[in-house]
Amino acid sequence: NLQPLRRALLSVSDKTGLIELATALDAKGVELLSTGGTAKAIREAGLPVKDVSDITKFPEMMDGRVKTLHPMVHGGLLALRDNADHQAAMDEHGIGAIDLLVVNLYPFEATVAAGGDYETCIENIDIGGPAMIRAAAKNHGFVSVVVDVEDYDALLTELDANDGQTGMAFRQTLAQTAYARTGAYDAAVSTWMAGAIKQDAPRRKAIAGTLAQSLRYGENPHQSASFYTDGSTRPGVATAKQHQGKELSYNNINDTDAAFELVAEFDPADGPACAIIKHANPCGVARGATLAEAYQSAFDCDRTSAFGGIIALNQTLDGATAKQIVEIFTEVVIAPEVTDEAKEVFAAKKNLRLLTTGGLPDVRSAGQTWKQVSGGYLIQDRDNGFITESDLKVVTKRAPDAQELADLLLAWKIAKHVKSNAIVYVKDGATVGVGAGQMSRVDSTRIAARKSQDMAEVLGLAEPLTKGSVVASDAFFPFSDGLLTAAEAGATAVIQPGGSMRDDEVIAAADEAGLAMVFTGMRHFRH
Ligand code: 93A
Repeated sequence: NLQPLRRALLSVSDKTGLIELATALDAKGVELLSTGGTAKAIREAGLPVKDVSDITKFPEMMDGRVKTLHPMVHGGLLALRDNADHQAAMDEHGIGAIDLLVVNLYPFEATVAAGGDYETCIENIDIGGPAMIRAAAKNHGFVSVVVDVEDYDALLTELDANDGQTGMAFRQTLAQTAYARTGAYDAAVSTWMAGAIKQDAPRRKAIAGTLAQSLRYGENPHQSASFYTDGSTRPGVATAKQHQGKELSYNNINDTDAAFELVAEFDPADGPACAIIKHANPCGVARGATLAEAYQSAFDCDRTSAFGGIIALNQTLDGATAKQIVEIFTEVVIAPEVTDEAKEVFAAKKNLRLLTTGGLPDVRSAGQTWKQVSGGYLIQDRDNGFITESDLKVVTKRAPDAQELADLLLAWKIAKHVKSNAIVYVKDGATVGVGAGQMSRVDSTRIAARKSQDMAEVLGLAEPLTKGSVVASDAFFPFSDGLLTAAEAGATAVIQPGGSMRDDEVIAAADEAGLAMVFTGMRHFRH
């Protein structure tokens, strides 16, 4: 399945390495065809080259929008060399076979990144290039297609190793790379358009983006991984500036995202807040009069789990908070801004990764999330569901008092960011127990209470911190057992969606235990 290389079409926007490649191909006796600017560069280097317009008998027209879109080009790329009908068509119309296509596309992504205006971006959408790339890649049984300057050397090596011919495996790899390029290119156009026409997110998420980082490994060392960005300007882990520390790992990126999206629930105008994340779940979230106080309260929820955690702050990281943070090992700290004093404190901890984002994302903005399943993708709107006090329905005899109400709303915000089944106990503006990811709600309720008891021992307190707390449940209590477990742990008020077949039973149990309970009418599953 070795294929000869007699004729090549070169059409490149990025002319890096072009002359070296053209020189090498010419030396191997390959005939060169080319488009306007590329042909000019080759000719100026003193190499023989034929203009595509001489073959199509059409000039490049409409500002270059139409230059290679012609049967003389596409026939030469697509014809099956071993098919008599195809050969007859070539003979009849005088179409010459093109064995190698070298294209790199109009720099659409770079134009967007440079802040090009609407018209400029549109003009940089390459049409003829991707058409040729897809044609050549389809016909990889005979044709080689190179879309990346980085592959020029590999092509020449392949030709040298095979007496000027190319092997099937090589052409297949090139074709696969080619389709990845055209796919990513169209995805970039779609993502840019979504922003340009003020659509919150692409209506259909393009499963592609720009490679931002090849990661050392994935979730585990035996898994390779990479990080792609989608062009969004949302403040967060993908757009953050890293000031110090090692490269972010796969798990760091995942956890930092969870941490920052959670802390963004807290408007800085309402005061400082801190979230500490482990394995994508919060192990402590708190408000405070100062940022340092918020950090301390978040830390006190579960000091054991906070070790090696990811910390997100909703305000400028100051020196006092930084000093407290460096007392234990922390993987990543992310905040909108950082003071010079805090930077100095962190400088002594070389491994601590410090990121700033310049702001907080709007948690209420629309967007989409996607998740892979075997054989496909699940795409859904981002959970930007939001409730205020007026949405709450008091269902018990007793209504929550002002402090309970404030804590209930806080617990609810946090529960949205905890993996289901989620149970969150809050007291005085801080979590005091988090139950995450259990298969039964009653287990999450128990585990959170149990952890709070452990923390009371660590802190030398007589009673668990859940005493006098409030509790949030991300979905309804299907039975009264979970609710009663929370009451036993000392919770005095409950927030939950409601909507269970047994709501009456659960409400009766709450009344009997003297609890105040409110229904949100909205669920926050997170799996
Ligand atoms: O405007 S296009 O979409 N129309 C075409 O027919 C066409 N053919 C090649 N752009 C087209 N190209 C692109 O021109 C190539 O993908 C390449 O990026 C660029 C090379 O142009 P030049 O050789 O004039 O520098």
